[in-house]
Amino acid sequence: MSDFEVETNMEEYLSLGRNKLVEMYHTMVLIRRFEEASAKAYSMQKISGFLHLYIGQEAVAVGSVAATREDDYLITAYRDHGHAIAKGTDPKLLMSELYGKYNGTSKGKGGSMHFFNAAKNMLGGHAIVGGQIPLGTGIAFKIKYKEEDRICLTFMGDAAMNQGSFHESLNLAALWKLPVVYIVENNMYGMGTAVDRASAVTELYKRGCSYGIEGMVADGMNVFSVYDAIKEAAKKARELSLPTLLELRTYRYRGHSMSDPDSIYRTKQEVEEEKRRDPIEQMKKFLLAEKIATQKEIDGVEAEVKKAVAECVEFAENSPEPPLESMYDDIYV
Ligand SMILES: Cc1ncc(C[n+]2csc(CCOP(=O)(O)OP(=O)(O)O)c2C)c(N)n1
Ligand SMILES: [Mg+2]
Repeated sequence: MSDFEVETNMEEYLSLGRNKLVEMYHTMVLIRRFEEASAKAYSMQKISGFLHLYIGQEAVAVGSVAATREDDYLITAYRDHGHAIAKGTDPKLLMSELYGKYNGTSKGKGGSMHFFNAAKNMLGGHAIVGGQIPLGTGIAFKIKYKEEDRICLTFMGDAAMNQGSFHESLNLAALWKLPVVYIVENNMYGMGTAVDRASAVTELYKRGCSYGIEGMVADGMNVFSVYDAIKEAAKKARELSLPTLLELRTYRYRGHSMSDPDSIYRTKQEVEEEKRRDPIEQMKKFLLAEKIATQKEIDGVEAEVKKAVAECVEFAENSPEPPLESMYDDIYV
């Protein structure tokens, strides 16, 4: 799967227009460089708490957001940097959040695992595995109850499907016909446990069948495969108010979190092999082959992103710490 070939819907991708296609590429590069910078800051102890990197999975968030509307909701787990950026959150405010600064998206109290941007309909960032699945289902219930023309993209990891909350949610979503798309980012591992050691059925998209929920599977390393699959599932959610279980096969290049050495449960060769499907490289090839962008423009994106990320770091470094008086603000007890 190292060579990128778009077999379907070429006309539709091209009809997205040059600006949109370059913007999608730009966002994937931004997510990756943002995370590389955050890993560096983490190793310098500028960022504390947990940090789960999305590197390798960028096509999932970018393709999903490109195929839906701005007012559609999105909710995900703790590996949330890509989703927040794809939903249009200012990366400076996100870097500040990682640094625990007062101008961060959650005033520095949420950190990496709790990126939120309600104004852009990005409703987290949730640290409890599977915790966001009933919440996403509830959002879809609210959409239906209020007769809104929107849907909810509910993301989860492969391991989250083994939580009871997954099954309770899918049952109700099917029973009540809710406008939700459940998206499993199958990156092949839950921490250090491979999917085939944790799930009796490894074709994860099939696991909705006991609730009568249609399953779909697509290549999560290819932004256009993601785009196509989400488009179809979103249409079904919006027009028929029916849920879908969509498995996107992807891969994380880094360890589970910054504290995971990842040498015990997988080999270096496996990681290198997966990198040959790199989502950014695939889209770059497409843009060049279709003459949508020149090499100079591609280099320009890289330079622009490099500058923007350096500005994020500088912004976060120079931002104020939360004042001591704010310690008990926004506490839910
Ligand atoms: C309820 C609960 N149990 C256990 C954990 C510890 N934990 C954090 S991440 C994780 C693995 C989740 O893997 P997956 O859902 O595949 O997502 P990925 O990290 O691969 O994106 C576990 C077990 C947790 N955060 N919450
Ligand atoms: Mg996983």
